[in-house]
Amino acid sequence: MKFEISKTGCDPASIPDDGNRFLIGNGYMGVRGTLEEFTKKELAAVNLAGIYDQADDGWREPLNAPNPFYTVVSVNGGALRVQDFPPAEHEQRLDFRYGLASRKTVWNLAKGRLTLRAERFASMDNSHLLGLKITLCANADMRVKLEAGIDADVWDIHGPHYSSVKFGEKDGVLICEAAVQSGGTVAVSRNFSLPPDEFMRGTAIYLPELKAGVEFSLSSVCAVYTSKDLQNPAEAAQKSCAGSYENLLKASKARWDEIWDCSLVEIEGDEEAELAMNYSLYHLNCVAPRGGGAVSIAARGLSGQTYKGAVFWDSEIFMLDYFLASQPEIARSLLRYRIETLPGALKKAASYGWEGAFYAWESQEGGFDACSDYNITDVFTERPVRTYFKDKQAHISAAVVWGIMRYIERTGDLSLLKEGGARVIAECARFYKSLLVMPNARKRWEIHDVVGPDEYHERVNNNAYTNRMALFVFDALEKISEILQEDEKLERECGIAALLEEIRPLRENFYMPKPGESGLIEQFDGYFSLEDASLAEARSRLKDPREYWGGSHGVAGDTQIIKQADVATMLAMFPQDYPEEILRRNWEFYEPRTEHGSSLSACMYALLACRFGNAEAAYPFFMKSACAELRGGGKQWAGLVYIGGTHPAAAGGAWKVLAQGFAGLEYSDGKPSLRPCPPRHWKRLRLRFIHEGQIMLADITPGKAELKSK
Ligand code: IFM
Repeated sequence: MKFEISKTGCDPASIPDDGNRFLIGNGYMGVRGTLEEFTKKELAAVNLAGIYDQADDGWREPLNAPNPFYTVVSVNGGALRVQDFPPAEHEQRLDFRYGLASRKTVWNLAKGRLTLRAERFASMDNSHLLGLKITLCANADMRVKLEAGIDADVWDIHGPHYSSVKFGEKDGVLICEAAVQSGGTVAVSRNFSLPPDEFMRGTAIYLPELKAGVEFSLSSVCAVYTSKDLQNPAEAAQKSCAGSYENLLKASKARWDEIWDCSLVEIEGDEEAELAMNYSLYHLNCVAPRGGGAVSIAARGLSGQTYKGAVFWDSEIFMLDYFLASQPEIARSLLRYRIETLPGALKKAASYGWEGAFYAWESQEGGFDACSDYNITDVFTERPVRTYFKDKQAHISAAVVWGIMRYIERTGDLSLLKEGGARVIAECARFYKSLLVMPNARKRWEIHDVVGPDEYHERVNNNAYTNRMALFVFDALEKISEILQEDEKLERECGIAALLEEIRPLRENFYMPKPGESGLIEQFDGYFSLEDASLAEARSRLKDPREYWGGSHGVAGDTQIIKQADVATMLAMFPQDYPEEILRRNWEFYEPRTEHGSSLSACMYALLACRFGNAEAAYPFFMKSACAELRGGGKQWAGLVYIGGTHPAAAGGAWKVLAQGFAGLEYSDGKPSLRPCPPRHWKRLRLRFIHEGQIMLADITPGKAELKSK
């Protein structure tokens, strides 16, 4: 089985995508797959999870820590940076079984050839630690200079976030302490396997005389702590980087072995899909919180400050299922994050005059909604464009309820309900109840003025997805009321019985858009009357490739072109609502009208195609999701706003397609079963997942599907 990706040559245009492809991470931090000599110009970043700062009136965004991998080699005063001094050979690799990224670069110099090798990893065993090993070897004797420091001039989108930076050195360890504008500190240390020739201005300097063919190696163990972790991060950073690189790597590998034990996917007959799927799981594990806290995953993982490092519905609807099936404690952390951020959701609902809990569309610490009223910048006028993501994507609260219900169903662990989950569900139900309106002409309850998953059409009425999710929340309230029958106190505290009394008659008369004669479900009221322009036609109307398609001025706004799976997402999530024929007809209608302008789109079309038994139609969309990083080239801009980075939701979505679609893994009364629908060219699919604490193996070959414990 192949667990490696690689690339040769250095092309400046691919630096942003390579930074994502070769990323290493451990849930606490992500280190972009840039080279040791790279700086903020090449988007080098050590991105930290869950710690934010707002500089002046810029967007509040997560912090990038000073970069302890910063290392430059020079010969005769000339710095060997690939960007300034093109190498004769260059390759980058990632062994994603163990999260070990490496590079080999060869420069032709006047005195001979110099080869620089480096390998790096983020410890899966101790999430504060990183390891880096640099090896130099020349084919002729030469004196080199190696400067190994901590680069505190970090890449920021809306920075600077540090008001001051202090460098020091204690017992041979380099320490950098950066004071965050809004308070607190980030401390980074770097310890070396060899004492340097000297320390100079926060940099360790080595002046080895290389002998032809003899390697010079230097390894570093680096630590990152913040004042969110403990009181004295600098001391913790200094003390914790004392161990050896080799031991750290060994312990980290052992943790990766445990992860693969319950996650590995084997696909005979399709090496490309097998590699892409496992590589997607690698990325999910790089960003998964492992400390048992109340933490979720940002939409761009730990690849930078894009999307303000905020948590979206991506976590519950796209990523959660993989964690539930492999490491339920991580799924629990994601949901505890929503429980802890309930106060923010209550406040947000109240600020719009709604009842209950309206979760942040772009959630940061404490449930703060980082989504700005003007989330796009117009390419022509450079003026901010009013968007309604924050105010109107009401489906976000239902995603939270979906996640909690899924957790309970899969794990049978009700403690989450008692620890605040029941309250969240009740408050979300209260929110949807307060959204209901009864228009004079129609004697039924409806939901108006929302934005569905398709963000290009704003402020629409009766978005089918949103209405279906509201129904789901009302039904979830019924279910938890049954579950909590024994726990009268909790039942009373959440006011569930009284709330149900109010909701039941409304639910009876709630409008859910249904398939018309053609079998099609209208995405929202009036959607079918919009211009039926083709995607090519809409695209030809763009005057700038970075132009925003949505809103009142975008090329999609007055047409049936949609940004991402919307009705398709609803049908993929609730396939039992309709016969397969309806699922198929809606797929065939909506897919050609979908721009797939979000990386969340393809997996839902793939899953839906499996739901009506067409794995061949699903396959290219599955591959698109699973290869989001490998193929790169995803959207980098929304208007003038940079949106590049990794795509954990696409990775999680690919796993959903594989498990729930191709393997057809479903649960009835808590028991797993298989209803496989694999692509024709797959000879065998073996999928691992956790059930009742045991690792299970789904083994699917043509005409045969077996479920056994591993
Ligand atoms: O959550 C998504 C949204 O659906 C489309 N824009 C990007 C967000 C983050 O991935």
